[in-house]
Amino acid sequence: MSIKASELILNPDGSVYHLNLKPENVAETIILVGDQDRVEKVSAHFDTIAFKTQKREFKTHTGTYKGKRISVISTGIGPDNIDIVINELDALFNIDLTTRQPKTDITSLNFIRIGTSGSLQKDIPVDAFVLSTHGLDLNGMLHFYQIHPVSNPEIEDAFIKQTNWYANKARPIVIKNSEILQKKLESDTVYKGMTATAGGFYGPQGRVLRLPVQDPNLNHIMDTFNFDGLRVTNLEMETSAIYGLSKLLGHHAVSLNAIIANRANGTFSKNPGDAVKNLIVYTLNKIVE
Ligand code: R1P
Repeated sequence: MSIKASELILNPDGSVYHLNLKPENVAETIILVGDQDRVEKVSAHFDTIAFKTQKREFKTHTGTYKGKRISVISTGIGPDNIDIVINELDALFNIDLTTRQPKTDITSLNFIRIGTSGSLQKDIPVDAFVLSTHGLDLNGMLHFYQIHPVSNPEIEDAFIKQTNWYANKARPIVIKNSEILQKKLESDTVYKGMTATAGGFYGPQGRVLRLPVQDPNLNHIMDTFNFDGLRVTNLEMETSAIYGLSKLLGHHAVSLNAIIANRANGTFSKNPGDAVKNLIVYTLNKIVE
């Protein structure tokens, strides 16, 4: 059955609606960054840039790094944008855009997030890097999909029990990264743990400005969670959504974050730009190692 024009929207030139991309514009290894200005900071290291486009917050540069074809794409902020980015990128490879039929041979993509994040643990300092072994979805976007085959109920139940996660919120979902990509991207200098993904920056991450939050202890109940040594290392807004959709669609994903704030001791990096720059160089070199 072909997918209707209202469901998979294409621009007049045949590119996918939000990303403005055609299949030939994108590499199978894709670096995802939140900030659109971070795209140049990654592609500045490329040997050559063969393709550039932008629509709204979704900016793409495709080129080569040490001979390997790589795309870098900005997602903007939040899990809602990840829904758009992962689905449209998957469509470019795994749906025939002319016949509008899903393909039978699936191309498996590699998604590597280079993000920024706040640490929840005192011992993970600002300017450190965290590789997410798991995404802890606290925002609910993934509940619109049949997520059960890729979720981890044992860890989720332990989280609900240990944290008294309140019942008027969506059930947390835990998704594992791609072990293959973890092996490629990890090193002794990179912290590992579960990354919590919130659907907002202030209340949903326990920040109080003028509005009281439902649970002032939100971050503290997360930083004390422990499942066989697995703890919640950091909090940001994209990782669990990337992990969930990638796993459901048959792609590989790993998320790396530069820690620019430590929420446990209230500190902020003196030079977040350098932390991100160092993570970019680290990641690019690991990809081609
Ligand atoms: C919030 O300031 C944004 O920064 C973090 C959060 O996940 C959120 O997207 O990541 P990026 O720097 O990759 O956007």
